[in-house]
Amino acid sequence: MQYALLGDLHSHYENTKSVLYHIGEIAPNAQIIGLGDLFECKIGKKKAASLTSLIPLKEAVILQEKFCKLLTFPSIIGNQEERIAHVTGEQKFLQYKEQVIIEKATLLHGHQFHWNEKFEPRFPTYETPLLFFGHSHRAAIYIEKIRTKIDYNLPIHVGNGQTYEINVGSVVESRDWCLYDSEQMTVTFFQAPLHK
Ligand SMILES: [Mn+2]
Repeated sequence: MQYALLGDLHSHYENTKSVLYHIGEIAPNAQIIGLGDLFECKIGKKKAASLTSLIPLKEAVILQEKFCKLLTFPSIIGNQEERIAHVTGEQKFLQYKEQVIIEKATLLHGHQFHWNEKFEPRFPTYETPLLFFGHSHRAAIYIEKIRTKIDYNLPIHVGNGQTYEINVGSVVESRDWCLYDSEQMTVTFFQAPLHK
């Protein structure tokens, strides 16, 4: 089965539309799953922590109807959704799961583990050989926890018993997405062209 994984959309309509269009061209039968930070919270971390009353949704989130209509796929929760729920009290932003396990792979948003001062992740151990995540907006693949250069459009074989952590990059900054083929056991990074 094929999975198209995208994360860190941050309410960016044009880029999300472009990535979904590209997925439709490259892997029309893939199951699409979001890796969190679908929405952009306009309230920063510090301000959110010191709030004494709830903020109206309009002031707290970039929320366009045309963007919401693109969100027809399941997603896991990101730090943006958690903060939006915290500052607005809107529980619907907490509807997403913290983690999803698909064939040989765990999916989550990277805010669930520790990041160092260089914004590099320190991975806990997972039960699956593959981990797909977002958060830092930097597409990357780690083989046995060592960061390795990526090439776009070239399938990487991930079925050889090693562990792989895969940062799918971001939609908002670079229209990144990742194709995981669980039969071929390959992962391919893509960058969608802008589709108007
Ligand atoms: Mn994030």
